Parts: sequence; structure tokens; C-alpha cells
Amino acid sequence: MALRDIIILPDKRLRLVSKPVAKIDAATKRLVEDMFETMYAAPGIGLAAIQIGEPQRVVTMDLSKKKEDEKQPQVFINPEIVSKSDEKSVHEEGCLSIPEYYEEVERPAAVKVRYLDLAGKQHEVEATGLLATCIQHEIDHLNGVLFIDHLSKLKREFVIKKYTKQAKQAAKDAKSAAE
Ligand code: GNR
Ligand code: NI
Repeated sequence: MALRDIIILPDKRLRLVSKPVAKIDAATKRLVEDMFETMYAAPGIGLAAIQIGEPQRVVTMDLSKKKEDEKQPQVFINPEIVSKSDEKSVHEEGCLSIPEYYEEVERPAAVKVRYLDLAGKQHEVEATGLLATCIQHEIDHLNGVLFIDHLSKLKREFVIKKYTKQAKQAAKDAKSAAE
């Protein structure tokens, strides 16, 4: 297993549309292991493969409440939303690729999701609550969409500007430290 770097806004790779997994093999299993290690270390409750720079339709998740509690690792390969409720709900979201920024997002309250597990078996789950929020957030990542895209243009542009400035400053600092 390997801890991987999480890519941060404004990294352009976050806008890629990830490719479906054609064949679940040893490399897929290694990718999933790296994703769990990286997600638990962050810590985060979900991770899309593109957040560690792999444009594949793979999602890991663990919605268990506390550190002491039993782990509940879940893997979603090639997840698809097959239906959405008309009813909406609002949940505060954050993203490991937009660290320390949190905002309320409105999304369908319930979604039916079809996906494959690591054995290649197909499942369908009716997601509500935090699972509904999180799986929609992750499937967005697979399509190059970030939670800030659901906010007003003003908020979104403010956030992008802030992280772009931070990235430029970090590059400058790294350069002067090397001199
Ligand atoms: O750790 C995470 N928490 C979270 C909280 C509310 C809604 C979505 C999330 S997902 C996020 C990790 C992440 O960035 N996944 O892509
Ligand atoms: Ni995210």
C-alpha cells in the first residue's frame, strides 16, 4: 500500500472525465488499497481516484462515525446514478481537493446507484442521507465536477481565485527555498 498525494484546486486534472474500469484486475486492487490508505490518512469519508491523479471511475468511501467504531470500507467501481428523487436536501460539504473550505450544497435527497464491487459483481443501492450526498459528490469528481460548481458563480470564482493565489505563492516559496 502507498500513501498518495491528493491533488488540489486549481490542478486541471480535477476537470478530467474519468474512464470506466474495463477489467477489474490486480492493478485495480492496488489502486483501491492506495485510495483507502490516502483517504483514511487525510482523513476523509470519500475519495475519487482522480484525486490521486488516476482518471478511472473508482470511488472509496467510509461513512463510519467515529475512529473507535468498526471501519465500514465501501468501493464503487463504474458507479452510475440510475434515478434521483425530486425531493432535495441541503448538506454541508467539504472536499480534500479544496482543503478547509466548507459550504452547503443542495442535491437530490435520494439517488439509486448502480456499481460494481471489487469482485466485479453488480449492485444497486438506494442512497439517502450522508451516503446520497457523498456518492453524488464522488460521481461528480468522476465527471470533472467539483462541489463548488453547485454554488453561485461569485462564490465559485472567489474560491478558485483563492486557491490559485495559494498555489502561486507555494511555487514561489519552493523556488526561493531551493536557491
Ligand atoms: O471527506 C469528505 N467529506 C465530505 C463531507 C460532506 C460531503 C462530501 C464529502 S467528501 C469529502 C472527501 C472528498 O473530497 N471526496 O471527494
Ligand atoms: Ni471531493
